[in-house]
Amino acid sequence: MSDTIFSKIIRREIPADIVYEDDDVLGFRDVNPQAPIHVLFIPKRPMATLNDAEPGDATLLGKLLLACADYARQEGVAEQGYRTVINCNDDGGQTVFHLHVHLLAGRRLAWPPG
Ligand code: D5M
Repeated sequence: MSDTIFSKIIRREIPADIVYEDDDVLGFRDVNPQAPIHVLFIPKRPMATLNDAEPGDATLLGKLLLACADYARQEGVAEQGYRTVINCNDDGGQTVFHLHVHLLAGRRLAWPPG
């Protein structure tokens, strides 16, 4: 896949407000937050969309979600609630083609999303 702005964040070539990191996952604040807490969790090994995930990526995908839950607990919003979102391709509203999970919290979120 082609390089994206998120690969540049992983390589520390552009700044980001990084709030979570382990060997496989990076979490940083969304530059255009849609909620008081809006963090993006990305695999360090890039894949463009969820469509590119294979059975061998199951552990990595699980790590992304566990990182969201851990961070929500750390921020003290786990009990009140939060939302995780993966946008995929055009109809899903994806704009950066490096798989990412949005963690949104800190306000009452409407459903269904627009
Ligand atoms: O979400 C892509 C998200 O990525 C969108 O909410 C803005 C965010 N974004 C874009 N560039 C940056 C940088 N440089 N830092 C932090 N956040 C960024 P999507 O699901 O693809 O629509």
